[in-house]
Amino acid sequence: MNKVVGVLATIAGLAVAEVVAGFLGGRAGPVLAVGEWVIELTPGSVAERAIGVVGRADKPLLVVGVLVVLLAAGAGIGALWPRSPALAGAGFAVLAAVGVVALLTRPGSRPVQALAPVAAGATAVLVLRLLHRASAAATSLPGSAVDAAGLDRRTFLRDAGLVLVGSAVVGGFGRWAGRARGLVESARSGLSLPVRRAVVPAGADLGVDGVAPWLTPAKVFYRIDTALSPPLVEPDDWSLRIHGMVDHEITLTYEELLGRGLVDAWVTLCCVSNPVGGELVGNTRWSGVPIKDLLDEAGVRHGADALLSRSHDGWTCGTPLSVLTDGRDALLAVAMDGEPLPVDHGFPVRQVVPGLYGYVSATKWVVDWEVTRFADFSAYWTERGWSPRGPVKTQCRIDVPYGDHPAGPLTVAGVAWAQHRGIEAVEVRVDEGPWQRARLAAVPNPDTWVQWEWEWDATRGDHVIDARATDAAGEPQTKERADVVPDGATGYPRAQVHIG
Ligand SMILES: Nc1nc2c(c(=O)[nH]1)N[C@H]1C(S)=C(S)[C@@H](COP(=O)(O)O)O[C@H]1N2
Ligand SMILES: [Mo]
Repeated sequence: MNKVVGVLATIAGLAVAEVVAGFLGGRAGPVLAVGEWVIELTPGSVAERAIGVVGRADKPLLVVGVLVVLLAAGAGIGALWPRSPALAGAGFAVLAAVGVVALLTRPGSRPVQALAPVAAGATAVLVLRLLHRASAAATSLPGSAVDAAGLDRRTFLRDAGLVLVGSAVVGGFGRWAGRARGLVESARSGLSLPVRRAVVPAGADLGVDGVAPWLTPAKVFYRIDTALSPPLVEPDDWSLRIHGMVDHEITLTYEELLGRGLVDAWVTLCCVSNPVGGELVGNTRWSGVPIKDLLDEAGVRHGADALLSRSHDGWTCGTPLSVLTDGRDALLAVAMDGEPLPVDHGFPVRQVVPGLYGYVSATKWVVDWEVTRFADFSAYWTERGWSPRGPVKTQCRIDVPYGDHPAGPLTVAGVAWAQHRGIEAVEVRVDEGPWQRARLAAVPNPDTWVQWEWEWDATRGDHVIDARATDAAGEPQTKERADVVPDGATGYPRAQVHIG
């Protein structure tokens, strides 16, 4: 019973936290802040899994985890109350303090946001006291033990019900108040950028059933970042500060950025934590301003070799200046497939650099550029055990076939990528037999992935199919299997099939 009281008090506290955080208009309430703190504190040894954690479906799981831990702590605190109300009060104070620290260590947070966890702690203590007082009053009424217990239960159920309904109303109100995301979404849909929906170049998509479409729709484009809830930045509030080893510091507004003129570029983006055969890779047409133009405007000083970019939520990455200025389509992008960037993909402005993994190049919600030297900083993932440099490794993936198929003609097909070098060939072999050359689709430039297919006359039995890609410099992909840490997985992809 005491534990249930503790859990109810915690729920009431969370509801109040939600409403206060909603009105204060921050990006994340205390629960999300604690979740992001957990991600940040994850040590380098498990950093690889941390990338997975912040991948897709695992994010809600982390939030649920934080909630479960909180409610369990609440139950423990509830059990403490009869022995020592002071200790129980201290318990909620500690939880509130964790929330305060988590919130205030989030980049871009404001001190007032600490009010949310403080109000939550105070509410929890108050509810704990009230529920206990009610049940104590009930049990001290005159009458038989059975009556007292009955009344006790009734009073308690009533009070508990009130707390739950009250929490739901207050929490719902908080959600309504926290409509910052809605505001940003409407600013996004109100934009009319000079961009058009992309048209897939002729011959780029082979249309093989089961192969990833050449143009990845924004809705299914993989998402990787350390933000539990995406930074909410309206174009009118956005600016980029360019500073460090430059001749002139520049601060650029969204309007001014658009004024530079947009170019379009097909670029395949992939994640360093994509395992062989994995799906953390996508291809689209980006629209933006060449990064080189802005660096030239600022005037890069002699001796600088890196661009340290920082997002609105404090994530950082270091990109070689040589790659940003060699003429490739390295963009400060504002649109993806002819639409303003989705909030999850970096709205209003992000970077895209052909040939580099996202963790060293593709800063979303970018707001700050420091021109500097690799020797003088270490960026977010570098601090967690990943390589400071992240050129994309030549890779391919077998999308079909897997599983059971009848004997006879069978299409083996997939995608291959070696951004900015380009793909020269893809070969396939069955049961480690001779390599056979696959047919490649046409692509507009060396920065995108390439679809490939090979017709196999499948014979009965269990088979393994391997594939390997060769880049346009004639360099085949590495055969040796390597894990994703520290600079990307290697090895041939393999498909297993049963024919018969
Ligand atoms: N602000 C910010 N930008 C970021 C990241 C991040 O955690 N925060 N992750 C990077 C990584 S590891 C990758 S692979 C790409 C993924 O971009 P996408 O989510 O649009 O596919 O974003 C990069 N940009
Ligand atoms: Mo990544």
